[in-house]
Amino acid sequence: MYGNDFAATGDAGVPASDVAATSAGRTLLEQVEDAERELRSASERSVVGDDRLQDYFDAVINADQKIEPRDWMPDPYRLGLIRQIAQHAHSEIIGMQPEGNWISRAPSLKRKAILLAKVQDEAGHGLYLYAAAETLGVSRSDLVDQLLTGRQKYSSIFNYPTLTWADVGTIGWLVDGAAIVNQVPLCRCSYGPYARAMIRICKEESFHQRQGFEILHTLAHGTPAQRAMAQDAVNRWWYPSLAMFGPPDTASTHSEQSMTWKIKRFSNDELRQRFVDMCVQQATVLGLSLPDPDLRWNAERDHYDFTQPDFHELMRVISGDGPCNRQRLEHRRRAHEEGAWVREAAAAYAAKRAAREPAGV
Ligand code: FAQ
Repeated sequence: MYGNDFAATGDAGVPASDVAATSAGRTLLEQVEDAERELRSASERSVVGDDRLQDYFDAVINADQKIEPRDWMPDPYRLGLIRQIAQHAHSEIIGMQPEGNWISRAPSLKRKAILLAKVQDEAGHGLYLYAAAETLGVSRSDLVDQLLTGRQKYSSIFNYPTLTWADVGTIGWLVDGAAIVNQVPLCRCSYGPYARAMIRICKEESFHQRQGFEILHTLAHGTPAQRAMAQDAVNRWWYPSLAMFGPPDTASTHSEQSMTWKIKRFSNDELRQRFVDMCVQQATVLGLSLPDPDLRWNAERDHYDFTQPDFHELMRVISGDGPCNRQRLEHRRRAHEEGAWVREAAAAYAAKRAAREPAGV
């Protein structure tokens, strides 16, 4: 899906350079594999650095090597990573709700099984990410508490409702599509545990995007009513998906520092552009249109021109005033309370085992 399903010559007169999911001719999945190779070789090398902690940290970052939990790191680096990884983990967990809403209403047993697997994958992503954040010295229960009390954010996109089955396809195509465009570069993030978690997550997101694309393709080639339902869902999710990449670069508070530390590799606007360029071609294959009358190829820029999302709306949604913010948090709080007995049982079992096993085993 990320370029590898489409000929490099592009479609409908789109130049090869516009197969936007690519960077230097590599598809997104190939970029994940490149990052995985880099990670393995990084673990075999050591950086010759000064003994002084900050100098060593800088040398590791400059050499494109990985900072590991045992390494010294400046506090703002640690706190910035906790902020981003925790928000990412919360997004995966809250992100189960809009699609979970359709598990009992999926149109066939096969669709239900696929959707169940996808939603479970999102839970797994949340868990890898909480585990990565814990390596930075925070506890998972503290992070969960920050989500439930509204002190940490989750992605704006999950505050929009899923009105029809076509929304499930559109979330797969556009939301997972945006997530993966944003996350493939994170496979090369300077913090080892986050980069490693992202490799596996991106491979799984690849399946998610395919299943969404396939649902939409089926609907778009079905009855006129199914086609209209698919188009309506794309119309509603397009701008919120563009907003997922965050505020414009001029208003992004963290980008510059994150890019210096090689946590982020590309700016919000660069990734948003990459996503638009990728989607135009895929929408053509689907036979659906994107709801932007000003979307057109700009040969000078070698990119599509497009209408930006409403960033005031993004800020409103981020600050808690989106269509489903209250419902999403209430649901998560209830699920957390109802799961208390599972946590207690698991803790009691772990304590019992620890008491049985001799120390040091
Ligand atoms: N929603 O200075 P920047 C998924 C906040 S996972 C909410 O540009 P940064 C899988 C930002 O936190 C989707 N808040 O921030 C899935 C900051 O606030 P703070 C999640 C947003 O960190 C698919 C402030 O605005 N992905 O979809 C948003 O440099 C389907 C200023 O912004 C990740 O988390 C937003 N859209 O860049 C699951 C990826 N945008 O913290 C189920 C990792 C910005 O100062 C179904 N994260 N803010 O209070 C990132 O790449 C970055 O954190 C960005 C934001 C790009 C999200």
